[in-house]
Amino acid sequence: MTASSRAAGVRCALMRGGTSKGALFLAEDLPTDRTERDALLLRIMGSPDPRQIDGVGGAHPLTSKVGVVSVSADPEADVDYLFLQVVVDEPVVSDSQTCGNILAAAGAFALERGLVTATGETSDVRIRLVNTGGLATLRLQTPDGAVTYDGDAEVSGVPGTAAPVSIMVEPGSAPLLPTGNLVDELAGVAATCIDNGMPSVIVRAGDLGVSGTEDPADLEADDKLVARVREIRAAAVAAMGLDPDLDATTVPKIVLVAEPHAGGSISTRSFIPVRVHQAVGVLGAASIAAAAVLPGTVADGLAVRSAGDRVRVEHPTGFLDVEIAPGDGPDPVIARTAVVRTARMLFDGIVYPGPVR
Ligand code: NQM
Repeated sequence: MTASSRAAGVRCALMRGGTSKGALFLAEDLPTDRTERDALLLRIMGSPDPRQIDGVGGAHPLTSKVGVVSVSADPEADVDYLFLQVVVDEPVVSDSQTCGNILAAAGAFALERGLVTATGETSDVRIRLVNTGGLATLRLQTPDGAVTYDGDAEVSGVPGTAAPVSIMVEPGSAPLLPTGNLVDELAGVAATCIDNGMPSVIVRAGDLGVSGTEDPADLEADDKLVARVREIRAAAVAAMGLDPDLDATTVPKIVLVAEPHAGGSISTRSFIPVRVHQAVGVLGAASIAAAAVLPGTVADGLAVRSAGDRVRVEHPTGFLDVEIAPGDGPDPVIARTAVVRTARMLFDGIVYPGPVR
């Protein structure tokens, strides 16, 4: 006799990565067939219920994320990290983007599961971003041969402090300027389409009749603005060569930028792409920072450059600093992008998917 009739469980860690939260799995613990895998993840996260009440998703895109990690066959990487966005209220699992916040958790997860071994006080984990083909090197704190989450790094939007996770990102194969232009006119508005890790469309908030400092909820409630953002997105997918099915993809992000108002370099509000981010994505910020440092973009003239390579991206709950260095040559390229995040193991165990519905 069995103790209960629940479905077979799956080994899973629930982790915070930066300002996001997600379920982390070893690839070997999930079905290899994509359709089966996605159906299982929908049941685990509780989608497509808007409250995800029967799953472990947090009913917001920032807390409905999945990372799948495995040992890499690529000699340049220790592990592969596949990111999957589980859409909250649609039966959709999208691999159209990666996620730099959950990336911060993926490094610690690789150490926790023994896919990589700590090498000293700090350990570097080289991660292949499967979604984009990019590569990132994470430096994690590993005193006593194990990853620690305790430390004094602060991340805006996360209470308290935690161990720093330094992330150095190398570009993927996607061109920095997917349309080949610094500025395009999309649905009647000037926009910079840029991809320094996250396909993004940068638009001046003032051009859409808002200040760019509003609360996310106020922007989401502005029906006229939301309709304009969708029009811009529709024009952008065509111009950037992205999946035209706006309901099945989570890119590009539409970012409203304005002059800084809190001592940073640039103020931002990001549609990701339907809900408005409570903070800013990591690679989203890397892409915004790239637009801020390249002359001739729509951010040129709004962004205030601080000393050195730092661009301080203001967002609804604080700021995110990006260390960014453009290349030396005449072409607009980014030579180096780095950020600091924190991560934490929240729960490690067995997750039980809801019934097939
Ligand atoms: O841009 C949200 C997040 C993200 C993505 C989103 C991210 C990134 O904050 O690297 O981290 O833009 O969908 O988790």
